[in-house]
Amino acid sequence: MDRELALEIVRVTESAAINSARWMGLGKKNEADAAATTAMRQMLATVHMTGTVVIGEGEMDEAPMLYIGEKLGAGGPNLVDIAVDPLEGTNILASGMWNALSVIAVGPSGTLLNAPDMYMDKIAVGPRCAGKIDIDRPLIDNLKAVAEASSKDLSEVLVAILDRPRHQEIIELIRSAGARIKLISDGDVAAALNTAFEQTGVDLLVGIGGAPEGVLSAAALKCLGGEFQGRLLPEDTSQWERCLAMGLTDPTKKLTMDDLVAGDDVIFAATGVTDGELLRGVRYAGQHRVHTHSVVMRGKTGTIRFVEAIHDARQKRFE
Ligand code: VTB
Repeated sequence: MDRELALEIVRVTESAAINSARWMGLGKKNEADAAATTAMRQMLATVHMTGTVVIGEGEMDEAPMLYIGEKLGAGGPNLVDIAVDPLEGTNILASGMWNALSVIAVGPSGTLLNAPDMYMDKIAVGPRCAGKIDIDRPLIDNLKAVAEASSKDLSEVLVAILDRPRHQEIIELIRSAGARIKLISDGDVAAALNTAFEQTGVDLLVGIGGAPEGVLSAAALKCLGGEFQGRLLPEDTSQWERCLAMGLTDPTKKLTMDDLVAGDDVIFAATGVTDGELLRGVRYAGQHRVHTHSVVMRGKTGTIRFVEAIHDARQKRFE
């Protein structure tokens, strides 16, 4: 893939963030998501690639746009898979809380796992702890491994986990192990990203979230030299069959980073919609100026760029 693609795709998340941030706190998550999706789709049409959506806003019959299988891009020799979450954390934005992001990952055709929309058990860590964790091991062992690799006492380790009743047991486990917890209302892609940046304070992400978000998180951590492991959790026969149809002969096997994102030629971009530990949200500076804060990275070279941009809002309206 051309390296210029990285700079082209950050425009895509910037536009989606700008278009959806107008809905911050308005309690209308579907409208916010639609605004992000519309902008993302229009900008993707200008990117120099021949792309297919492998992770999107749903199947063709349930999503009007950015559906799985949708062909996107301005054409050209970059044949790519595209994974998108135009607004990761629709509820967060609707209530004006932390860590709503616009997210995209792009890899050469056939490299991104076409993860069905089901739950996935996840564990994610930053570069310090890469190679030290294993989703198959008891959680306490992973906590100890993270503490050791980070030269921290277990009581200093901070674990991010979605605040859901299904996590009650592991929350108790983490507490009794003596580690600290950051409960998040939504947005486990942001939490996975945070593990790779010390300034966020987050050491690891564990627990069950969406599988599509798992592939996006794996793409980010691949660029960052961190580690992500997952396990799909099909809940009924139709989900099980979806897995088989995707070519996963053993749907509940451990998914390594290479299973989720093959090779290292992957590009990931995220723009903050609301403020988070890593990225600031969209700011309206007055006089039609809009500020965005993004991160864009390439797995092949390991370059991580933070992009602060000032836009003219009149040029960034997507209907
Ligand atoms: C997570 C989180 C997302 O879905 O994947 C979560 O990262 C999992 O689903 O922001 P439940 O809400 O059913 O627990 C989101 O919250 C929304 O896509």
